[in-house]
Amino acid sequence: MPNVVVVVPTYNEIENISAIVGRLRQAVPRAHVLVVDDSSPDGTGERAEELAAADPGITVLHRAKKEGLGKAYLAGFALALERGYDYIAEIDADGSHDPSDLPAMIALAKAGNDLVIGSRWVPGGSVKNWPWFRHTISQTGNAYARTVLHSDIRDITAGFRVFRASALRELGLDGVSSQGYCFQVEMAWNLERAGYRVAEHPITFVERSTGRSKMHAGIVAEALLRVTGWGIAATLNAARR
Ligand SMILES: Nc1nc2c(ncn2[C@@H]2O[C@H](COP(=O)(O)OP(=O)(O)OP(=O)(O)O)[C@@H](O)[C@H]2O)c(=O)[nH]1
Ligand SMILES: [Mg+2]
Repeated sequence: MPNVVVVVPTYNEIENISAIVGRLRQAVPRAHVLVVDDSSPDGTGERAEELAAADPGITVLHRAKKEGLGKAYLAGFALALERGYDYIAEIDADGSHDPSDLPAMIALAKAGNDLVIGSRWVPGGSVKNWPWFRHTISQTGNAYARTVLHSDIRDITAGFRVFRASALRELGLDGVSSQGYCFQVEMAWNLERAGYRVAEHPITFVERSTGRSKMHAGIVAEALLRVTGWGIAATLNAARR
């Protein structure tokens, strides 16, 4: 039984699913792949099933409807924990994250880090092919979250990660409520403030070249509102103590 599983959330990624799964199987052959598809109308789930039929290292979790990235990951994590993996990784299906970074990230987790983030905003990290406004949203959002949440994490919204499964199990997933990309902030901050070890590994993020982004204003608004709320709650709690 390999001790690493890579969870790949998908919604309408028919042009990308075969490539990302193939690259993962090559880069980390001992790791299992768990695709979590929200009944993509473009047939991504069926394509993933075909890949799984030909390779016992791949499984597909089908969810009835699209409920956002957070819900998809929580369902994937629950299954991964049930199956007893020691390390649970996250990666986007659209090719923005390079699976060949995973061995170094897994090594950092094995060295004692509870969460390893593939980071665009630490020295050595970068982004390719982003328009200026995406840079601005990501960098401003990260700076805001870092300030409001008193976090040391440079890329707290990143979706390329390796978690130590025991940390997720201890922390519990029941209270996690974010739907969109704010899920990434919530998970990282929960671990960081509970005293778990978080490390960042520099990566080059490449904007997707095929398929459509699921990013929209509602996702940014959710993150802004929630991060602000968490920050205020944490400040009030600290003042009461
Ligand atoms: N299962 C599931 N996957 C989702 C959902 N929303 C996004 N995803 C997947 O999450 C990953 C990241 O989504 P993207 O649309 O690439 O979002 P992004 O990387 O922030 O935005 P871009 O940089 O514009 O691509 C991709 O693999 C998506 O298919 C969802 O509601 N359900
Ligand atoms: Mg993307």
